[in-house]
This record gives sequence, C-alpha cells and structure tokens, in this order.
Amino acid sequence: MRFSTAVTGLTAATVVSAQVGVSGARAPLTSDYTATEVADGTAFNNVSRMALENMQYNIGHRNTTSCTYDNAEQRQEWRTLPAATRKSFTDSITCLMDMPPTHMTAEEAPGYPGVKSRYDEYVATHINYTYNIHDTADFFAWHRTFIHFWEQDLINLCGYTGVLPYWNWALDVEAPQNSPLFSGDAYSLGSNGKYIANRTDIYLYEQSINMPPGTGGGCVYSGPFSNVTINLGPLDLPNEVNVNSSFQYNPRCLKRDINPFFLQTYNTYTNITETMLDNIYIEDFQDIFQGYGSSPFGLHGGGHYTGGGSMMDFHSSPSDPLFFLHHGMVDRVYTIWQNLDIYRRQTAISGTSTLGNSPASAEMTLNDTMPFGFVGPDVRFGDYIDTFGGDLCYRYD
Ligand SMILES: *[C@@H]1O[C@H](CO)[C@@H](O)[C@H](O)[C@H]1NC(C)=O
Ligand SMILES: *[C@@H]1O[C@H](CO)[C@@H](O)[C@H](O)[C@H]1NC(C)=O
Ligand SMILES: *[C@@H]1O[C@H](CO)[C@@H](O)[C@H](O)[C@H]1NC(C)=O
Ligand SMILES: *[C@@H]1O[C@H](CO)[C@@H](O)[C@H](O)[C@H]1NC(C)=O
Ligand SMILES: *[C@@H]1O[C@H](CO)[C@@H](O)[C@H](O)[C@H]1NC(C)=O
Ligand SMILES: *[C@@H]1O[C@H](CO)[C@@H](O)[C@H](O)[C@H]1NC(C)=O
Ligand SMILES: *[C@@H]1O[C@H](CO)[C@@H](O)[C@H](O)[C@H]1NC(C)=O
Ligand SMILES: *[C@@H]1O[C@H](CO)[C@@H](O)[C@H](O)[C@H]1NC(C)=O
Ligand SMILES: [Cu+2]
Repeated sequence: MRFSTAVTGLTAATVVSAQVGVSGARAPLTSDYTATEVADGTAFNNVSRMALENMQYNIGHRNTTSCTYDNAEQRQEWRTLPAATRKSFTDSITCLMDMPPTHMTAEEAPGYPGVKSRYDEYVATHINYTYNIHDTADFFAWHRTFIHFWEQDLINLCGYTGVLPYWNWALDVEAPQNSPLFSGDAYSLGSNGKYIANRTDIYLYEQSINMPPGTGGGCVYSGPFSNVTINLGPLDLPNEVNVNSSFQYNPRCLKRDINPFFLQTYNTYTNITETMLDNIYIEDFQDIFQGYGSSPFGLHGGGHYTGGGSMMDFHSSPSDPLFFLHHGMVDRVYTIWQNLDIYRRQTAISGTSTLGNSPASAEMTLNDTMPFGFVGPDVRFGDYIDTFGGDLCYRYD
C-alpha cells in the first residue's frame, strides 16, 4: 500500500523491441484479448497456463538440481483445499500462536515486549523491516521468502500436511463478505469482524481517497481465530489508538472489516491482468502493483484494505493470517509475470533497500542479503528470485 510520499521516479531500463522468451513466445498484452476475456478471467487463466508451460520448458536452464517441475509443491487456491486440510491449516496457525518464541533470545526479549509467540516473531520482523521491504527492490522476493518460512513452520513445528494456500481476490469481487473464506464455519479462515453500524467514510490522507466503511469492523466472532489474542501493533491505522513504540505489548482481538469497495476497485480480473501484462519492466510492474504508480492502491494495497482491521496496518498486517493468503496471490501474480518472459524477467530487479529510496541507499544487487530477524536466517536475494531457487521448490496451480 502507498505509505510514504517520497516516491522516486525510477527510469525505464533499456527499451527492447520485442518480448522473446526462452520458449520463443512473446509475452501477451491485454490488447491481445477482448475486454470480456480480460474481465471474466479467461485472459488471466490463459496466461497463467502459458507461464506454467514456459516454466516446464525452461526447467533445465534453472539453477536447480533436485527440484523438478513434477516434484515441486503445487500451491492451490484456498477454496480448492479439502475441508480437512483447511481445518488442519488453521489449527496449525493457532499452534504457532500458542507456541513460545523460538528465535528471540532472553537478552533480546526486553526490547520486544509484545513478542509472546512464534507467530509474533513473524509480525515483529515485518514491523522491524517495514521501510526496507516495501517499495524496494526486494519487495516481491522478501515477501515470497517470508511466507515460505511461515509455511515451513506450519509444517515442521505444527504438523500441517498441506500446501500454503492463496486467495484469488477476483473470485470474491462481487461480495467478499460472503466468501467461503470468511463464512465463520470451522473450515473457514474465521468470520468477518462483528458488524458496527452507522460509521462514516474515513479520509485517507496518504492515498487522498474517502474510504467507505466495510461490512464488519469489530472482532472476528466465529470460526478459527475468533478467540485469538494479537499482541503487536497497530502502528498506523486511521481512527484507531496506535501503539507508542514499535514492539509494544497491546493485547486485543483480531479485527476485520471486509470491504467490497477495495476489491471491486483494485483487484478485479481486469486489474490483475492489466497489471501483469501491460507492465513489461520490473520497475513499472512493482510500482503499479504496490500503488506507487497512477493509482493509490494497486493489487497489493487493495487486498490489504479489503481485509480491513489489522490487515490495513502497514507494519503489523501479518497479525491476520489472511496476510499470508493475500501474499500467496501477490507471489502467484509475480511468478506468472516472471515466467511469461523468463529470459528477461526471472532475475530482473530495480531499486534500493529503502522505501521510495528515502533515506537514499544503494541499488540492490542479487548478491545482497535479505534480513529475516526472528523469522529465520538471512538469505541471498538472488537465491529467492526464483520459486525453484534457494530452498524453494514450488509453483502455483
Ligand atoms: C491461450 O488462448 C489461445 C487462444 O484461445 C489458445 O490458442 C492457447 O492454446 C491458449 N494457451 C494456453 C496455454 O492455454
Ligand atoms: C444508526 O442510525 C440510525 C439512524 O440515525 C439509528 O436509528 C440507529 O439507532 C443507529 N444504530 C446504532 C447501532 O447506533
Ligand atoms: C471462543 O470462546 C468462547 C467462550 O470461551 C467459546 O464458547 C467458543 O467455542 C470459542 N470459539 C472457538 C472457535 O474456539
Ligand atoms: C499511546 O500514548 C497515548 C498518550 O499517552 C495514550 O493515550 C495511548 O493509549 C497510547 N497507546 C497505546 C496503544 O498504548
Ligand atoms: C479495476 O478494474 C475495474 C473494472 O473491473 C475498473 O473499474 C477500475 O477502474 C480498475 N482499477 C484501476 C485502479 O485500474
Ligand atoms: C555476485 O558475486 C559473485 C561472486 O562474488 C560475482 O561473480 C557476481 O558478479 C556478483 N553478482 C552480482 C549481481 O553482483
Ligand atoms: C530488527 O533489525 C535489527 C537491525 O537490523 C536487527 O538487529 C534485529 O534482530 C531485528 N529484529 C527483528 C525482530 O527483526
Ligand atoms: C545456485 O544455487 C546455489 C545453491 O542454492 C547457490 O549457492 C549459487 O550461488 C547459485 N548460483 C547462481 C548463479 O545463482
Ligand atoms: Cu509487507
């Protein structure tokens, strides 16, 4: 989501006349499809299959030995998981919330009063590095690695046997509040927040828009996460009491306010397809995606604000497990974009390691380290630029 007003105008890289991938195919543009095909997901599904074909065709050129197209984990949309797997997924998340921290040392603990669980170690790390992982060169790769570590913890620490699911926003544009994700039954991701009536629009200064109230607003009240306590944040929510220090202990319920306005305005199939197909340079693609281009939200901010509540907090948004499914979709769209023109896009990066390059910092290189604080080991940027790189081995369905 757009946060700082300090947006740099990154210049476009060398202009190429044709988009020729290793497979020989030109990456499609939105104009290759009819408006109906773009709006109803036909175009999106077509290019996502194309990206998988390119991935399979190019597997031999990748820096991987043991990970193959066929043995790679296949991440699925949340609603295609069997009910038992969905339950196992949310159970393993509450397990992480109940588990003591595993990385924070006794010496470090006094600096992080709000870190009470393994789950909180993820939230604290995201808070810590907020200005170094958004509107930076490593926005996509950092969040890709972050959700990967979290998935591995669900599996290794909490016995989850499925894959990290993603949330395809476009499937819910008509009425996200009625999505099976938020039905509030035992197999959902927990309910919407309890409805709060008679709220007025809130003016968002950073984005210069009026935010209409959503369909919830209060605490998640049924299904998974209805009884959880979140401990960190908020740091920058409009019309909320924010904490006075980054890692303050601030126990409270998980709030949601599912808001169709954002999904309908920023996350339709048309929005996804245009973002993905009509931005051929990484600097344009990553800016538009995060709302640092002509629109103040983009796919990334649109999904965050659709969740409402904790999901709207720039720093502590991983407090809501929905964050990880939202970022699964962010990563899926990035992965498709990369694979539509692997030769040019797989390792394409642009930007520095500070939000909007403020304060100014050096252009990142693939040899730079991405920090993971209490989450896991720092990793080399270039090893996590590819879903078959580093210790990653997955693709999307
Ligand atoms: C994409 O759509 C075109 C036109 O309908 C079709 O010829 C092509 O096979 C499709 N590609 C994939 C990978 O589905
Ligand atoms: C909402 O506003 C209406 C009309 O002003 C009023 O009748 C109603 O009692 C209000 N509801 C709540 C929960 O405040
Ligand atoms: C939440 O807590 C209430 C009261 O303790 C209990 O009745 C309810 O079953 C709990 N819900 C879940 C989903 O655990
Ligand atoms: C932050 O400090 C203000 C002023 O002392 C106080 O009113 C507010 O409750 C504090 N916020 C939190 C979440 O503790
Ligand atoms: C997103 O797509 C819808 C149509 O589906 C359109 O009305 C809206 O303007 C688009 N939003 C942006 C930011 O381009
Ligand atoms: C990364 O480091 C290696 C070995 O030190 C060097 O050969 C390579 O050019 C560097 N790559 C980048 C992108 O800086
Ligand atoms: C926060 O960042 C500092 C500086 O990089 C680092 O030493 C510390 O471990 C980080 N803490 C977390 C929770 O990420
Ligand atoms: C290939 O992968 C290995 C193991 O992850 C890594 O050490 C090496 O730097 C990678 N090489 C390139 C060219 O990225
Ligand atoms: Cu983030």
